[in-house]
Amino acid sequence: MAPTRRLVALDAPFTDQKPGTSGLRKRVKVFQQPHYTESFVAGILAAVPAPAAGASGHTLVVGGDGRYYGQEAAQLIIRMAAATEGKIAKIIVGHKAILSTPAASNLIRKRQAVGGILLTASHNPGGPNNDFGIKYNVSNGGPAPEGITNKIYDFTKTLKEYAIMEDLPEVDLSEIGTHQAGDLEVEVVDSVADYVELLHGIFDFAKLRAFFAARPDFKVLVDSMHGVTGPYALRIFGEELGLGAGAVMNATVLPDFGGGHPDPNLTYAHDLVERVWRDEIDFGAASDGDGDRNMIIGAHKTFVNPSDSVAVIAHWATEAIPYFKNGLHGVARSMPTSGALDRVATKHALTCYEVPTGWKFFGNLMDAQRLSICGEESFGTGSDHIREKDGIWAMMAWLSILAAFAEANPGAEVSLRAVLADFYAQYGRHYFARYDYEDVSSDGAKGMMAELRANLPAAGSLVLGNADMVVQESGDFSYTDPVDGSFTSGQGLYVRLENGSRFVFRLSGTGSQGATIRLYAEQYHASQVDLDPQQALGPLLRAALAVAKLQEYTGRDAPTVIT
Ligand code: VG1
Ligand code: CO
Repeated sequence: MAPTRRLVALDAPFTDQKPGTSGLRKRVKVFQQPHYTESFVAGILAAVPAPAAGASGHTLVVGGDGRYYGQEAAQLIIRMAAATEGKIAKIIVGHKAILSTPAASNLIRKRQAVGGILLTASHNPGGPNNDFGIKYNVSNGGPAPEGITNKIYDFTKTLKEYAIMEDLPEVDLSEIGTHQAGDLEVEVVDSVADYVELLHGIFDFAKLRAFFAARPDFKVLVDSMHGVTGPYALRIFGEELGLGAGAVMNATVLPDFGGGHPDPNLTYAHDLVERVWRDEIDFGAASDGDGDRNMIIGAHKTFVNPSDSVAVIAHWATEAIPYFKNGLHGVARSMPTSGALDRVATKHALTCYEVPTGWKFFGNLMDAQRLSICGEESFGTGSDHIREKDGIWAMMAWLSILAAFAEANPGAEVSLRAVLADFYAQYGRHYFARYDYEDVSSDGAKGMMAELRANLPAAGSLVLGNADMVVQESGDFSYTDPVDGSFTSGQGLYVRLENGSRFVFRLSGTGSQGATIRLYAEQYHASQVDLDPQQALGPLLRAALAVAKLQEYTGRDAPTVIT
């Protein structure tokens, strides 16, 4: 039968397809309901701008982190794109529908695609009983801004029918090369090649190889957590840097991430943490399901806090990373991320922007050449080489810093610990901690936030009568994009103290059920730089929890994850 374009009617539109911090994330079972995935894809395809008059149809990039349901979703997108009557003329898709989020961002930019559809729920667990997700990125390679995600949501709420090609044979996504799906061209590309080429334009691979050659005992271990970075890490660390396949663990991409929680933090990447700290591995790193997050750890129980990570990278960038040799435009961090980056910016006479949580807020600044390096406390670090955070980039940046540190300090110990000590000696230390209370009741979480919002301790008052905790400023964070003037409010409740400490409460926007409350705390010490972070922050965290009445509202007396 010849493929035919068919309009499929919905009994009723879906009213729950509002994208969160990073795309639409739901249980796989929700996406598997009849028409559910189709509805959201229809919303995305409607948000793709029509090609200019007389111009040919657009190219769209499609790929995901290999999680369960990704294959089906990719085939569905092909059938729906083929029914756009020429709006989409071509799809570039990763081999077996696999692309890391950074690799997809790169492909969108490199191939001048109109955007991309990323099949991932990032660090959320995968498999038939866990999460799937769909994210739309625009032509700059970055997550669609809120104006567009709101439009997609509005579209789905009133959707009556969608178009799809029927009887279109499945495209064999395991076959690299060009395929035809009706009028639609489908190019299956190597998932890794373009991304590796990108990194070659950023880092000095020869210098890193020489660094390792001079230190045969230097041990590296990268944990891909059965997420998408396995093939990327094997190629880059195993082959290109000559470290061998043994330098990568959990490198096979699995649809359920081996049953694990592919979130690179001290709790969920415990296997790596145990090996690195037990075997005194010099450099350990992990990435999340879709490859945009990173955690960096090392021997001597070293943990690089992500808030410090972006600051240290910014500090070393021009010296350690060829891509930045002519200087930085500016730097940026999400609001809850600590002020360590601000200190680096001040010293180097750079502007430091503070944006709401979520990578979508960095893109405009990068496009306007105001921003080179940015990060989030949630293990996200990146630069304007693409428009997503980038886990492998961050690992390469840290290895480059170690190489530059060795050059600058002949004879000194070359370790993550030494790099951090050197940094703290220059800038002081922003102790930082985050408590996550996962899967609490939505009503409890909302109630807690509402009461705290109404009763935020006012400037000049003392937190719980504590004389050390004089409030300097408090509020609900909002942001006006300096490039396009768009305004975003309700981005987190913060209380800043006169001594420079701060705590922040916000609700997660990436979960798929219940609510997750995040508490962020930070405290600056100019000279006491080797305290235990949890101890240093203990009084502040306890005060914050009491002010918010967290236990009263949620029944929880301990966080699920501590960072
Ligand atoms: C979390 C992080 C945020 C990050 C987002 C997406 O969002 O806090 O910093 O940008 O995840 O990361 P939330 O709303 O749950 O706090 V990923 O790796 O899921 O794309
Ligand atoms: Co991610």
